[in-house]
Amino acid sequence: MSRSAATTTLITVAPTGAESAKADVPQLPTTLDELVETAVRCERAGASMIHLHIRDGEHRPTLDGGLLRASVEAIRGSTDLIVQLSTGGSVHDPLEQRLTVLDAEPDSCSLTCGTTNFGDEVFLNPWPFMVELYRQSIEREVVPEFELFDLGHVHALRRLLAEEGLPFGGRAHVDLVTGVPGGMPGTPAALLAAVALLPEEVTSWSATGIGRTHLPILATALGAGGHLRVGMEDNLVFAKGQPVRRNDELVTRAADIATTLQRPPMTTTEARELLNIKRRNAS
Ligand code: KMH
Ligand code: ZN
Repeated sequence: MSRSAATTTLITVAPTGAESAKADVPQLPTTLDELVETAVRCERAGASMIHLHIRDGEHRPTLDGGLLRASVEAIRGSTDLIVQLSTGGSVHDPLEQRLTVLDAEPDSCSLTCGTTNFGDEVFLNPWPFMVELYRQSIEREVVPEFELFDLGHVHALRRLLAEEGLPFGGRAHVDLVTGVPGGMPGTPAALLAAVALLPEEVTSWSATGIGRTHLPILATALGAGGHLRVGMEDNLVFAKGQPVRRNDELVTRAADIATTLQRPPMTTTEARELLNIKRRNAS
């Protein structure tokens, strides 16, 4: 299957991330109730996928298997969003534990195609880890989203697809993450260079701009036929002097801009078809 021109927009919301502290950002959704409420609001606003990091009782990032499973089930029980679990976790999570995320049976999982400097830290994704995670995602029928933070990651994805074949479901969806200090910059030129180098197996791509790069990247992605990821994982400022109060504000703005550009938000059903997501029953 090849990439066809997008007439609608897949909007992914990344509501929490692993980097911001609840003490600094009290409006960050960190409890299960807050996550479910966020998911419901964001679906209503036009999101069709949620990229999920979870927190423990003290609002610290965790990869606890029971909490992950409970979060997947709760969001599945309240929305039709595609539930994508982060396998990136926080920069402090061990690789072995990051592989256990798939035990929670998400619809999708992130799969970052290389190591990157991440501010003052290192986000580790060695080749053998990528391959192992990819093989497990195929075995468990989970659709990966390839997260590419740098041009080198685009090349690593090419190698992964050439050596290991297509993902479960036969589609290859990418998110180009720009503007991380240490990765490719959040500029139209960098984004378009990465898009130009995507392997032909890639059937759809979205883009993320961290911090103040989120709007130029959003506009560039829409203009170039890409999809969008927004949310408080990536950006905490709605406009100058105006913090983001809720994730759905970002989804609503993205949906409005996409609609103005004649690329209205996809329904969850359309997004499931685009990524060929396996139907799993809500419990
Ligand atoms: N929190 C970052 C270290 C992912 O979710 O897969 C990694 C990250 C990517 O957010
Ligand atoms: Zn993430």
